[in-house]
Amino acid sequence: MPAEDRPVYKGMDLFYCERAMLDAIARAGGIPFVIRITTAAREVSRTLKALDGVVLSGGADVSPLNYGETAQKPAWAGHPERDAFELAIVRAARKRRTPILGICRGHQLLNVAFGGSLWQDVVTMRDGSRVHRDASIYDDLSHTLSVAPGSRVAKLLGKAGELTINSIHHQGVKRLGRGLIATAWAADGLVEAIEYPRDRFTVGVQWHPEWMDAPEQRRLFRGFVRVCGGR
Ligand SMILES: [Mn+2]
Repeated sequence: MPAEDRPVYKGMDLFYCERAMLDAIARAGGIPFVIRITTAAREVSRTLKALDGVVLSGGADVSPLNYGETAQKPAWAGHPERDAFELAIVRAARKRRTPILGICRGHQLLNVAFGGSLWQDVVTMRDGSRVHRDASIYDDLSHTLSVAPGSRVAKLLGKAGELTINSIHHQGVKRLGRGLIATAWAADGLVEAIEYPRDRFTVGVQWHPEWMDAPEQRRLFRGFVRVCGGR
């Protein structure tokens, strides 16, 4: 979170993680750590050695520069330093077979890490898209999700077919990254989950399971933590 004029930590850069994310990992049996943003290869590799799994959390837009476009609005320019760090983490984690769970921005970042591209703003750029983010109701905005039977995401959720999830994003997957498969979609056809079948665990979800009480969303975190624990 870049330095800004706020009452506490005035003018200071913050590395932050929203509480529900950490709580969700802890409730699923994991021990969450927030890690420092760095692109120093040695630190990335030493950080990963200390971890059983990586969650790429939500936040700023992914910079369009990372998928060969320029930001069509200054507000969509994203956070290139964080992108560079997370792209390095994805490369190193996959090499080590460390499980990766991407959530919202993390899901989009994963797609970009595999060479895919994003809609810079789904509702204005993608024909026939519904609204996927409403600042006034935030995580109360929801839509249906259709989950591919037999997919990793279906196994994690313990459900395939139709369910309801929250929607708090304005970017979205455009061109799928190489080797990734889409395994869940909104009713307007937008990709809402991706996975890389040949990795031990590389999964992205466009929604925020950490802000949902539904049993299938808790299952998703338990499934991730279980794989991290080698089971
Ligand atoms: Mn959505």
